[in-house]
Amino acid sequence: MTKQDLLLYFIMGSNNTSNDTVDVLQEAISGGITCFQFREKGLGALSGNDKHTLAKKLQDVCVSHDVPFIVNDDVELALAVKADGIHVGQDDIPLSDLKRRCPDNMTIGISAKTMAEAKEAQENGADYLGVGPMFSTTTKEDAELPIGPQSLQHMREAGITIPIVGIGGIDESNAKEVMDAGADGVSVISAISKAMDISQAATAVKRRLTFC
Ligand code: TPS
Repeated sequence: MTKQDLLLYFIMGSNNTSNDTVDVLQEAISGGITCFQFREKGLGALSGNDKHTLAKKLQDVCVSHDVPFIVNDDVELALAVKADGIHVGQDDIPLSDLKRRCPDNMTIGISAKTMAEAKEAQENGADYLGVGPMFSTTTKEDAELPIGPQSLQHMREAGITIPIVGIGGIDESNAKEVMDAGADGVSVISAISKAMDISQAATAVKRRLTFC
């Protein structure tokens, strides 16, 4: 994976859409997403074999379009399917354990909300940060108050040089603000997964990123 792959980073699990997840992913790819995270969490989330089977299906779609496939939180699953990356939160498995367990070529991302979290993650060798919530979001059950693009800008000013994606409440109306603050990309769930026209929604966000 490269930094460029983080430009339009789509995240989805089966409860983020009322449509077929494979169809949604295919449409999002046709709309121009550059990276995908499988995040099977919350109400009605699949587990065990069902989760593994869905992960494989979505990974197949990613592989056939050369889009990196990242697994949220579940290290066993990420290793079992040989995902391109794993993304963890602050309360999930510690970064040092992850680095020990995952092959060198597996990208490791971590969520960071505060400056201290960002600095620690950079020092401990995270490959990228997911910084947010930028704006208010109802997608994440335990999401906290938004920190705004200026927090991301402060991280840059304080010497955080690893790749950053902004996340939380991002859509075509505010994506540019996040890029202007110093992000390498934006990460989006509902603005794409819940859109009437998935492909068009992805393209609309992407336009705001590439014509900054
Ligand atoms: C790359 N996270 C923070 S806010 C949010 C999530 C899932 C909800 C966004 O939904 N960074 C990365 N991956 C993650 N899973 C997180 C952070 C955690 P919406 O776009 O609908 O507001």
